[in-house]
Amino acid sequence: MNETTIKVEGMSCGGCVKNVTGVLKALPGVEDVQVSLEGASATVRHDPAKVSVEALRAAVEGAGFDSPA
Ligand code: 9UX
Repeated sequence: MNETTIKVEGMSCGGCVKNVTGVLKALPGVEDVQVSLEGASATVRHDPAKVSVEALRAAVEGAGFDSPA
């Protein structure tokens, strides 16, 4: 299990935090998600064999936010 912090830009309110949390938690291999509005980031505990950091970022982008490397 890996703990990775990725950037999540473009969140404006708690609803955005919930949405980002939901899309990340829906991915197979994701164990826990903590999203920070103030920090514009998400810390994700995940199994790197099942879900890569790139896949985490792609899911955030798919939800309409920016996740630059
Ligand atoms: Mo808040 Mo975020 O009304 O997409 S949910 S700005």
